[in-house]
Amino acid sequence: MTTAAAAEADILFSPFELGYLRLPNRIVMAPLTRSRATKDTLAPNDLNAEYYAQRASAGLIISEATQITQEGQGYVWTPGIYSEAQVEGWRKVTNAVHAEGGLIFIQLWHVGRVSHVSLQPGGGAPVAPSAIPAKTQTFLASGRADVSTPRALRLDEIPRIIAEYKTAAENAKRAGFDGVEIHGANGYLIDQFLKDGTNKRTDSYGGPIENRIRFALEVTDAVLSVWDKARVGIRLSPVSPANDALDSDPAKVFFPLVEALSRRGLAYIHVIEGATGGPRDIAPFDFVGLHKAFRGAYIANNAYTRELAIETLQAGRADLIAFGKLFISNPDLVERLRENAPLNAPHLETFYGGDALGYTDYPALGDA
Ligand code: 8OZ
Repeated sequence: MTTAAAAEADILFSPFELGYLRLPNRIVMAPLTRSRATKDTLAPNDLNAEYYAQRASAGLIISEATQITQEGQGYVWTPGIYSEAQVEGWRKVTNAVHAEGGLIFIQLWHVGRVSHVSLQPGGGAPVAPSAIPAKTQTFLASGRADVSTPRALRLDEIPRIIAEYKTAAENAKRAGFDGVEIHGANGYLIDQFLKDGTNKRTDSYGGPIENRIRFALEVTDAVLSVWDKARVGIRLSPVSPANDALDSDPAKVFFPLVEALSRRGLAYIHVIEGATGGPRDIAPFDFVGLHKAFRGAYIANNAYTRELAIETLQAGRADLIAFGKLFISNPDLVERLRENAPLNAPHLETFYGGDALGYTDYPALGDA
């Protein structure tokens, strides 16, 4: 690499103050569902701890999406943060990451309607703002399956779910995390409330924008009652069609939401630009404007390459860049980006479920 090319890349490896956490570089490990929790308890285990510790050179790790309750689970073998066994399991993970000098936030998740009766308490229907089935699939022990038709949440159930987010945030603190990311993206429960394709409520949680953003803000306030605002972020996907959650005019929802989050002093917004795992240009949206509307940090995500990451940071369009699939296949992604070294390709067939194969066995530079 020429000296000029190396200097250009320096911005990726410059430290960043996120709240009062000092991130050693601008490279974030995106939350990645891997479906390898211990099967009977849904608690993280030693293999999960090894996987995260291998990736501890990231400026910040966001954990895989972690359900706050059994009702919040939508896929087989994803970890939870509602039992003592799960808190103990996550403590192994946070200890392992901290021992390698890393930082890790937990991503708190409720899938809403993106679930299956076989995963739900008592085999009941998944819950959602409105009883509209999602045209999407989930993974069960038996393989892929269509999601089940949900039932609409009663108004008097919503405080119970908010309280469960608070308990999960408390559990995350006991498990030794450095902070919390609220999963507000990809067509799960919070996103279902935000978007008018999935929220047809006529009460105080549906209809006008201030009603549709209410659930997201109440979840945020519950988490902020447990954690310092400097340690709380949220992930959003304004234009992503993931899991069949669509809005007729996303700017009208996401700008007021982000302004309200900004007033609360949240540490960051983590924005999936475009279709999750797909094209960045699926629909027009002013992501630069969204960044400007927020006082805290902006983490950009979706199909970033080394080149696009450097260009985006240099232009001031983001503070941090989250990489997903490349962190699956490159435990030392930070080192590889620094050296502009070749990257291992990720293998889709081992993304979800299974063991060490395709999980902890991707080689680092210099491995034999
Ligand atoms: C892939 C498979 C299962 C879940 C997301 C939590 O999209 C997920 C997820 C991704 O946010």
